[in-house]
Amino acid sequence: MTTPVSVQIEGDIAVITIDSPPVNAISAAMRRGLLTASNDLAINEDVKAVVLICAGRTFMAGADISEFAGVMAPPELRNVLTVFESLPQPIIVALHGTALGGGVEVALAGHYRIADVDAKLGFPEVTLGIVPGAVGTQRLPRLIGAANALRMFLDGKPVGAEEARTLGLVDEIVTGDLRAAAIAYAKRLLAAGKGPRRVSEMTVTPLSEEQIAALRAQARKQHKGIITPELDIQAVRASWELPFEQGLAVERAISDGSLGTPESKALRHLFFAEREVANVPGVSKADVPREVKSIGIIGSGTMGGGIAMAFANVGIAVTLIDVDQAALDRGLGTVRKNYDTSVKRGRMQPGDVDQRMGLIKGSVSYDDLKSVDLVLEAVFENMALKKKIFTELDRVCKPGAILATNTSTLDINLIAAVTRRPQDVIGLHFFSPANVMRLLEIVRTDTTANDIVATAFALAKKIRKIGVLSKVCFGFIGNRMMDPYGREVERLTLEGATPAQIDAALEGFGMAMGLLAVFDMSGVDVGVKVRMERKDELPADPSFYRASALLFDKGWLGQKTGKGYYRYEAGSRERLVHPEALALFTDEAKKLGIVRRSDITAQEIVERCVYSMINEGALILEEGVALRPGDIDVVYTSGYGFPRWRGGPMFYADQIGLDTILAALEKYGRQGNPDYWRPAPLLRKLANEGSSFAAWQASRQAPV
Ligand code: 3H9
Repeated sequence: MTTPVSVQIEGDIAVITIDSPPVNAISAAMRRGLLTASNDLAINEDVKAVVLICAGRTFMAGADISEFAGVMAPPELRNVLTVFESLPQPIIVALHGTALGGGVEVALAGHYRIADVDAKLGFPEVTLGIVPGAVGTQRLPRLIGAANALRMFLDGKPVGAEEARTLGLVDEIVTGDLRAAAIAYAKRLLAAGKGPRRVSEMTVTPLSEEQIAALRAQARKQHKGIITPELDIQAVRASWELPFEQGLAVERAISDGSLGTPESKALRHLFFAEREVANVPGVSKADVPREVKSIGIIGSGTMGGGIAMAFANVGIAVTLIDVDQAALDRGLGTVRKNYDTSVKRGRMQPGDVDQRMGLIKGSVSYDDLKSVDLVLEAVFENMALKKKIFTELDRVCKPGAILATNTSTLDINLIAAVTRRPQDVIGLHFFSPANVMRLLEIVRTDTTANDIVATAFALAKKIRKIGVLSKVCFGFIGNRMMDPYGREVERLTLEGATPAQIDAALEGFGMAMGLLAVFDMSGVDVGVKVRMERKDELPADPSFYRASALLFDKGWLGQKTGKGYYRYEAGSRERLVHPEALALFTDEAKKLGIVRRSDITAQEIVERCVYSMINEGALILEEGVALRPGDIDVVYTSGYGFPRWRGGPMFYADQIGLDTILAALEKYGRQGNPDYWRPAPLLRKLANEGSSFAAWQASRQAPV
């Protein structure tokens, strides 16, 4: 086996090269290699300076996250870095790509740092629910000040090379050959008679309690539900309250402890799940993605406009089609307004607006789609209309063009069947606002070709979204699981829980927004109209999604009409009590013979909503609609506001225990409508075996 650490001696300079593709994650072999190299160099009197550099596309992207789940093999990185830092020769660390977490901690143990002009440096640990553990919390405050250090730990986002230099994190920025520049830097140091400059020997100015409080308040907003920011503060506090050695011990205890928290397990699960989603059995490297340089979008409404922005933002030319010029003008006007808002909020430069608008061309003629590489239909949910559009697209689009639909509910097999190229038809289900939301459901039909699936994943990455594959079924993964969730929140309003009580319970669980507030925000009519389209398939139960239907009949469609589940003052999104809606629900309960209860607890609300969703998730897995439990978790955490720190519904189910979930499903089945609470066979089987979704998935992946 080749070692990831090698040492080349060039005159009186030793160059340590780390080479462990793809991202130089810090493995046990790397730690051993660096320790051996450090011990050897410490006694090599011919070596006057040491350079550390990484091969490949990036400097170390941090500790190897897959090691965190078990007992880490020795030596520990923190101990290796003590030896490394104490080398008698000056150490120059040369950074490029994305130096993250443990990677930056290695750099901090060096004595001088230079960085490629495009390098980024950061501490993403907080996004994994962990506290830096290779002495970063003690060294970084010494180098760049405690406030800047805490800001980096709490924010989690990397800074560019220029900012890193301003902060004092790097000493010099390099354009061109980094290795040569590092050696030249070392020679300059030697010529100037400079020796080691150890960060551990520097001092830290304490932060005031007010400064800490301000940083804490910001972090609480940014990272809801997790204790990691508080642990970061504790660890950094030790950097000025204690001598370095003792601070190191404090960090060790805090960082090691953070690895065991439920939130850290959940966030690490998502880290790997988000990378696993693009792995589609049967689709291989041989399925080369088609090139997509230009796209057409049918429909310039909220969805079409948002999707146009998502593509224009990465430089892809868009032809936006609508039925007439007035509709187009409205659509393009909204896009411009959204961009202008981004400028006002400082998220975009004014010059960018014209550049992006320049990429979006409006048209009322399908003939303008002749040469585009992909067309995405984003009109309202009506099968007859969609079939008509696809027939027309089949006529005008060039051979090899991909024909995609943004439908969220309809059977894409039927849409594909009206074309002469069903193999080129796919669902690309965006989430509103499409230029912001990270999720893209990629829906493959019975006939979609493998290279089209590969193209969809490549495109998702290009527009900075996470693509998750779903098979065709009503609602695909996300909306199908919303069906029981919505059913329960609506039923609860009839049973006596107020919208405020229901949403507070869901938000207390960690949902980004309670579902009734979501209905009000997106429009109560949206779901009602979808159910009208499928009325023949719905259960005979008169209480099924009854609350929304009642509001719809009254014209109370949510925020846009000032009334819905809540009441809103003009121009405000604040949810106020809507007594008329409450009276409506009470009357309806009476009519339907539903007993109103005053003892509905937050626990019952959460269990009924989340467990029914998990049960549907189990059916989705059995049917093969989703490839893996982790895929469902990614859908829910990146598209539906499910708390990331709970890892997604299927991961959460495993933590609760499937036997507990099964017992609850059976209990609610006895209390309510047994048809709604019938446990999915997979869930029942795994619960009875004392197993979990994760174990089930692992057994399916294990080689036979
Ligand atoms: C840490 O350092 C704690 C310290 O305090 C030390 C305590 C002792 N580990 O994302 P990509 C894999 S915590 C293991 O598709 P990109 C990834 O799974 C760590 N594996 O590429 C994928 O594998 P596969 C702090 C890792 O170009 C492949 O590399 N560091 C790690 O889009 C390519 O990844 C982080 O949180 C890792 N650390 O983005 C950095 N990193 O091909 C997390 C990547 O089998 N990483 N892999 O699917 C990233 O942010 C991105 O991967 C990066 C590259 C920006 C580096």
